[in-house]
Amino acid sequence: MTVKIGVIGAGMIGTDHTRRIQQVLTGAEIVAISDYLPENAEKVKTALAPSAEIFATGEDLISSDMVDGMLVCSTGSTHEAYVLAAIEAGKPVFCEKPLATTAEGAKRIVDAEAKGGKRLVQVGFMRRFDQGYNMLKQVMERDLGAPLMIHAAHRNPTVPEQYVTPMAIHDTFIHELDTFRWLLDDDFVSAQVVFPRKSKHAHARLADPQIVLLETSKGVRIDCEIFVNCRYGYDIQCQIVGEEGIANLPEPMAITTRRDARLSNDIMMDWKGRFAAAFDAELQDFIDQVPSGTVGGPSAWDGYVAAISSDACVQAQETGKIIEISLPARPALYA
Ligand code: ISE
Repeated sequence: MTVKIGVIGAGMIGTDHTRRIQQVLTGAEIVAISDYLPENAEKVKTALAPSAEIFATGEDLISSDMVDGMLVCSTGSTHEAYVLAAIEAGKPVFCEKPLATTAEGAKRIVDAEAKGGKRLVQVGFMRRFDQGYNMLKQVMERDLGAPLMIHAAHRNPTVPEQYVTPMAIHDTFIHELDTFRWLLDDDFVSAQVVFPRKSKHAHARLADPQIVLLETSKGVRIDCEIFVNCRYGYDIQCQIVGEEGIANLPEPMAITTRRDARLSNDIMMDWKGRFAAAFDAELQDFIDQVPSGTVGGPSAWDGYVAAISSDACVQAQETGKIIEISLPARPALYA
C-alpha cells in the first residue's frame, strides 16, 4: 500500500519533507499540498510532486478522502488548529515543532487525542531518531550507572534579525528539552537562565549566548549553552556524567585532512544537514505507521511537556529567578 500524504505548509521544512517522501523514503507519496501562499504550493508541486492536488486551505486537505495522513509544516501559530482538525477527522498527523505556541493550546490537543483513545499525533522532535543520540542513550543505560549531570551546548552559526531572546528557548532549546527528557526518562522540576557577556555578533533584541540550568525530578542537573551566533558552525554537544563514567554524543562523521602542517575536518553549518538522517528516520517511522491508523514516536504529551518546560525557561529568562516546573497528571494514553 502506498500511503497518501498531504503537506500543509510549503515553506522550507515542508519542501524538504516533500523531497524526502518523493525521493528518499519508501511507501508514501505526496498527493496534496496547501499553503497560505498558493504560489508556494505550486512551486513545490512543480518541482517535486507534479501529480499532487493543491488545496486552498489546510482544513480542506485534512478532510479530503485522497489523504491518509498529513504533515503540518506551516507557521507555528497555525499548528494547533490543523492538528485538532486531523484528530477530529481521525487521521494520523505529523506536526513539526512546536505542537502549539502555548501550553494551553498543546493541552487542548492532548485532551482531544486522549478523548479519542488512540495516538494520532507524532511531533517532529527528530533527535530521538538520530543514530548518535540513540548510541549515547544505550551506552548511558548500559555503562554509566545513574546519570548525575549533563553538560550540553546548542550552537548555530548565525540567526536572522527577527530571532529574539525568547526564541532561543521556543525555537532552539525546545529540541534540547525534549532530548534530555527522552535520554533520562525523567521530567524537569526547575529552570534557570543566566546570561554571560553578550557577543558583539548578537542583534539588539537578542541576548546571546545564554546558559539554561535545569533540575530533574531524580536530581540530575543539566547545564546547556545556547549560542546562536557562534559563527564557526552548527554544533550540538552533549556529555552525560554518570556514577560509573562519562559518555559524549559522537561528532558527525567527517573526513580528517592533513595538509599544510594542519590536521583538520569540516564542521557543518546547517541543522538540516546535521540531522538529515534523523529527519528521514522520523518520517519513515510515521509513514510506516499510518496504515495501522495510529502512530508512535514523540507524542502530543511530549509536545505539551516541552511547551510547559519552555514557558518556564522563558519566565526564567525574564525574571532571572529559578522557576519551578510542575506537570499535570499524564493521561493513560501516554503511559
Ligand atoms: C531551528 O528551528 C531548528 O529546529 C534547529 O534544530 C535549531 O538548531 C535552530 O536553532 C532552530 O532555529
